[in-house]
Amino acid sequence: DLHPVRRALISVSDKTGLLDLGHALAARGIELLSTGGSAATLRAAGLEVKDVADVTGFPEMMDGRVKTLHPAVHGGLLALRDNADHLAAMEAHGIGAIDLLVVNLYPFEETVAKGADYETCIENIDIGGPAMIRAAAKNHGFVNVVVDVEDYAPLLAELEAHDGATSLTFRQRLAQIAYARTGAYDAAVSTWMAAAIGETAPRRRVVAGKLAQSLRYGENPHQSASFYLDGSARPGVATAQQLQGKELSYNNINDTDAAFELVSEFAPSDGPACAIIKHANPCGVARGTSLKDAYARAFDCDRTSAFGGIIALNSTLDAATAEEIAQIFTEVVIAPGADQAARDIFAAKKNLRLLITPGLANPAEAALTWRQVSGGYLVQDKDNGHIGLDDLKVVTKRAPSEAELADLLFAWKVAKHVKSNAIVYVKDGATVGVGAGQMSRVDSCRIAARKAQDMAEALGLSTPLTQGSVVASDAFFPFADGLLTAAEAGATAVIQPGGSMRDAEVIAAADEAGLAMVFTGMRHFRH
Ligand code: 93A
Repeated sequence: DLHPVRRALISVSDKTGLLDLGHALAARGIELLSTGGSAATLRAAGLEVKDVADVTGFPEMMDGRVKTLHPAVHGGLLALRDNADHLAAMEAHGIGAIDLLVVNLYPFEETVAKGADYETCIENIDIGGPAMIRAAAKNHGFVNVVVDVEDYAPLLAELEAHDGATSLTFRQRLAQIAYARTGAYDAAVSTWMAAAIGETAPRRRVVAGKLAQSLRYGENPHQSASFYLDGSARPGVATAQQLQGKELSYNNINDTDAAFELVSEFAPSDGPACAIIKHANPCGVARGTSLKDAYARAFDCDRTSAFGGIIALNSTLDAATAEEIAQIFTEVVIAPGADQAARDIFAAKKNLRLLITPGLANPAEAALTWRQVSGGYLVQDKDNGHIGLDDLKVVTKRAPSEAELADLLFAWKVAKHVKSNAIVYVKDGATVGVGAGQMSRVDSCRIAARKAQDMAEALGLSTPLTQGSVVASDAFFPFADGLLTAAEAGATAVIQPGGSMRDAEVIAAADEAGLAMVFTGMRHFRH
């Protein structure tokens, strides 16, 4: 099943590596056909190239919309080389076989990412490219199709290994990648179009991805797993640069994402902030007078859980903070920068993974989230909801003090990133108790308070850190019991969405306990 490559058609928008490829193919005696811009580039480098227009007998026309859409091209790609009828048709119509297709498509995704207008996006939908790619991929019994610049080197290695031919398995692998590319391309067009025409529930949707990493295993060692990029340039774990440490695992990636999304809620202009994550839930989040202080305060929320955690920082990692972090075992640190002294300190910690992002994520950005269920997907807008001071409605006799208000908003931001039922106690810009993922809200209130009590004992404090704290609840209190648990733990103010049938009862209980309470009118379930 080795098949020699004698004739190649090259049509690429991204000219990266084009000349090296052209030279290498020409050196093998492979005849080159090419479209306008690609041909000009190859020719300028002294390569002999035949214009596709000469092969089709038609000029490229309609602003390039029609250049390769012709039987002389598609017949050359699709003809079965071992079929007498196909060979006769080629002969009768003067069609030459094409054994290698190198195409990369009009940069539709990049054009959308740049925020181009509707017409420009439409003009960047490639038609002839995908048509050729799909044809060549179908005929992989004989034809090679390369759609990624990163496959140029493997192609040349394959040709070298087989004296100018390629194997069927090689061509099959290329074909599989080719169909993923055309699929992803049309997925990008369709996704863009849904947004462009304001269609929130299009009748059909597609997802696409590009392999970033084959993972050693999934959530558990008996599960295989891989990590795919969706093509967006969003700062985060997918686009971060890993400076050191072992490969990220499935759970690392999931937790690092949770950590970074959370810390990105805190603008660096409001001061340094740190989030420590375990099992996708925060076990400590804090602002500080310095980054080191923010880390130390986050750590003090739950020192036990922080061990082996994932740390996200909202500003450049400095030496003092790195030194502090290096005191215990941490899986991953992600930050929008790390200065040289900090990098030097971490360099001694071989297992610690350090990820650097090009800035913070934008928590207000519109995006979609996907969740797989058996037989389908749930698609929704990303929770980019934001609450400001003006959105709060004071519902108790006592209004929160200014200090309480600042902590309430802080607690609310954290609660958004805690699995429901979420309860977050905060004091002076640091979490002091987090209750996550319980099936009843009152249990989350109790667990968070008990953890704070445990920490107080560990730190040798006479009163638990929840004393004089504020508390956030990601959804309304259905009964007064959770709120009363928080009051017992020493909370003085409450933030919650409101909207329960028993709001009046809950407000009365808050007044009775001397609590100040505000309603947000917005819920932050996270499951
Ligand atoms: O406008 S098209 O959809 N019509 C075509 O017939 C066609 N054939 C190739 N775009 C077409 N292409 C694309 O042109 C290729 O996919 C490639 O991205 C680009 C290369 O053009 P040039 O060689 O002129 O730079």
